[in-house]
Amino acid sequence: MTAESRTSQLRTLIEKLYDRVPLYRSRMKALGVTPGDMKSPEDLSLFPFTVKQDLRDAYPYGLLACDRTELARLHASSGTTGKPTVVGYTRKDLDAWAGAVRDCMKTAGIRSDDIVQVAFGYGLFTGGLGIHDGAEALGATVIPASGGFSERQLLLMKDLGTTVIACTPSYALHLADLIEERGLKLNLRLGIFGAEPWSEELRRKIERRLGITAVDIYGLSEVMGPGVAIECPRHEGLHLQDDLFHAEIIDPETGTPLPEGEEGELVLTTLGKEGMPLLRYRTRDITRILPGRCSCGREGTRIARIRGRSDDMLIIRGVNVYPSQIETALGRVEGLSLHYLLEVSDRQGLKELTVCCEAAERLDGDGTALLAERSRQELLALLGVRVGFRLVGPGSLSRSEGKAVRIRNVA
Ligand code: DLL
Repeated sequence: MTAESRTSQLRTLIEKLYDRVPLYRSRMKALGVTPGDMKSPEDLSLFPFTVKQDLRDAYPYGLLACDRTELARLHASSGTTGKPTVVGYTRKDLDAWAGAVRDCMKTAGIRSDDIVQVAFGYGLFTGGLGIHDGAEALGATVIPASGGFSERQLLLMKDLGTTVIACTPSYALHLADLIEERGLKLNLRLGIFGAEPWSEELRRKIERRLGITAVDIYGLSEVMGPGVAIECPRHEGLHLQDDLFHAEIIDPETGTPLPEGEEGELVLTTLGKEGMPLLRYRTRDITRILPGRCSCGREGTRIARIRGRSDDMLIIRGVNVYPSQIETALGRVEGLSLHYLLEVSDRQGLKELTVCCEAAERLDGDGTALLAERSRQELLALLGVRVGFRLVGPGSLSRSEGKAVRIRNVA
């Protein structure tokens, strides 16, 4: 992609938003910029950001760039508080999305002769239908299993000969437990996992236990759904769908664009969307743009795996801690299962963290004390700050069927 063609794509988008979306016009006016100021990709930083609150304020249709009657589908993401955020897609948007997921699947190594079991939830969440449409567009055989009902998942996998499973990594770990417990022999060869942060250690566990290649797929409903970026089997970062998105990395505190290679917040601008195009959407996801080229030979932008959401970052005695780092530390301790929960309490304005993790097997008193001590040491070594640790027995933490809830606030 040349700088000229990228500039022209961005200018077309900005013109459309200026003409059709009052919020963007008033923001541009307030900043004293017009679409004509978009003369090179760097000029994008002159233009306003969009944040999640803008979608809430515009609920439900305020950010549409087309007439409501042109929408073919609506998705929504459940807000933790109050109203969900709604995203509208025209027919063309849905086709582009299916094409993006199809291309992601090809990059992951999925073929038209694969049997793809979609164990992401179907409904307002974009995971189920998004992966489904892409797998169909690829010409694969699709099993729309949706999330949960694990016994049925196993039955479908076994009887129908599923070769590819798509779900959250935390659910994949749960399925791996069940498959091992029952000694099932399956045809699985590949998994595409995403919708939540996960570590290399969890990837290795899933790959080893299920005997598959596990790839990371990224996306968010605000800009589309799954299919924004995906790994190839080389596991050297996620290939971004450059024809549909323009990526920037900014300093989450100041909003200033960061140079290539530096870690910060991912900001996405949609290209070519009709229903609800977004300009400089602040994802809150922490990653970096990787320099150089993947050994698979593909050109284009690559991002590192998402470290976590800036909202989920904990500050423990001055040290920034992401749940994914904790997962990395736990994954290095032989004998832990990677089913874990972070209990956060507030002591006079200071956050205290206790990591609860299941042992992989039942242990006696000495075994428990030893494993807990090893876990504490690994956490201290990786995080650089001492945190509480509690070892719990196998199966004692609740399992997630979709996005795992990792943080619990306790009094
Ligand atoms: O989770 C879309 C999706 C479905 C992606 C299925 C991948 C697979 P939302 O519910 O809007 O959409 O949540 C988006 O989830 O901003 C990230 O914080 C997180 N997320 C998604 N994929 C990944 C990933 C879907 N691969 C939010 N790694 C995003 C880390 C992820 N975090």
